[in-house]
Amino acid sequence: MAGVDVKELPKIPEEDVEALKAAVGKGNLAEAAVKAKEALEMVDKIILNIAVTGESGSGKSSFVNTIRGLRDEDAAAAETGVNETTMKTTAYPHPSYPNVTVWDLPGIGTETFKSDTYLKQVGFSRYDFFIIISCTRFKTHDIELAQEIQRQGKQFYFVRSKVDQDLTNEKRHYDQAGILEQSNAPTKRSHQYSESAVLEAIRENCISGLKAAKVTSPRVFLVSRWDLGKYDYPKLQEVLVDELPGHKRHAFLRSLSNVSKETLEKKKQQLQMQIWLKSLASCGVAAVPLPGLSTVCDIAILVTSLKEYCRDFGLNENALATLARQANKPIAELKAVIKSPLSEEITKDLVIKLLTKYAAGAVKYSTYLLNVIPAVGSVVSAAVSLPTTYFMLQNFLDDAAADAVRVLEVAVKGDVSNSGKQHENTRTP
Ligand SMILES: Nc1nc2c(ncn2[C@@H]2O[C@H](COP(=O)(O)OP(=O)(O)O)[C@@H](O)[C@H]2O)c(=O)[nH]1
Ligand SMILES: [Mg+2]
Repeated sequence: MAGVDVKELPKIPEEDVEALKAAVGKGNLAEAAVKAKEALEMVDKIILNIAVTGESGSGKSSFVNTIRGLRDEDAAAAETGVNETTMKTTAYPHPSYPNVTVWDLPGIGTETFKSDTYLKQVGFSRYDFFIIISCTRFKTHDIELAQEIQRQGKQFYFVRSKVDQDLTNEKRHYDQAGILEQSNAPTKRSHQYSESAVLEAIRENCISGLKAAKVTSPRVFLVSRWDLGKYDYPKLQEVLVDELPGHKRHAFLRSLSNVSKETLEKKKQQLQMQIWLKSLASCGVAAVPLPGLSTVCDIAILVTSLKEYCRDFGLNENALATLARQANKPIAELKAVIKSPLSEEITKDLVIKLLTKYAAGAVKYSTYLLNVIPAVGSVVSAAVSLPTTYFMLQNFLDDAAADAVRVLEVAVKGDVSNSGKQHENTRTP
């Protein structure tokens, strides 16, 4: 390895070296850079359509808004409310990821409901998967619809909404200490209030209804629009990501709300896999030498990449303001734990500063890289530029992901079972 002891250098994961080798192959670097850029742009072109359906009043439009990170009051939000009935299929693109669209479908459940006709009317073929929402047990038409979706070869997920209301209602039978109020009437309620027992009972009730209607291995996700980080919403996100075909997974994952550490970790892993592609793309035709550095790169690609990391991890003013509102905490409290720059602070100058920081370390890799991937040598400067950009992106990604975890921790701190009254307070009057 021409005098370089790779063990002494900061580690580049084996998979990443393999990914770079695969990207460059035996071809030349300029070609590989073009391919890398195309591969990255492909991700933004992947279209995902999510259908949200269920009875009127079940919480469809609210769910459409929440998964797009919007409040009902926001201009781009779907209309919600007890008297609001959607009669037509409406597309709601995700505000930050316009390739992901959530569709608010007309309410189902009229006397004359026919699942196959309904699916035709709402444009069945468009959707990648269906969310069927109910705020009670699932009814016959929900189940018929699910069976028709399955018959036509697509996935559906049952979501049981408004569980916060169920918990609040149940709690009314207990005193401050969570002890069942004295009553002479016979009751099945346990002596001590238990949130998990109430949730389990709701789940069981839904599942037994679905089983009775011959739905095989039914899964039901319990959610509250007022607290996506609680109950089954994080699990739902995970399952949706896992069950999507590979090429759609990344596009969808990026659009997900950062409600759990698992989601953040998944996002980080996905982005990690693209770092070489981004480094390679930045060595393409638009690459220019940076004064004072032996690095040649396309700064614009790097600026975009860092901004994308910030967007994916919610590290921009807008996302933080939304989170602060949802968590009922001052935005300054969230910002206090952020160590890396926010999206708004990312400029060409900042990127050059960061590259300078990693350039010296990266030089050590050049000989190593030339040996492992000879094609890199076809553009001599790339042997230094690639590891420089790689380490810069890598470190920024690590920092941004760590910031996002800390922000999430602050947002949920003190949020012990705030499923009841506190939600009414966080809601806008
Ligand atoms: N407490 C609570 N209320 C909800 C939840 N989801 C929806 N709602 C309320 O239920 C009402 C009907 O919701 P909407 O989304 O308009 O239902 P749609 O007719 O199915 O689109 C609205 O007042 C919502 O705020 C939830 O998870 N918890
Ligand atoms: Mg609606």
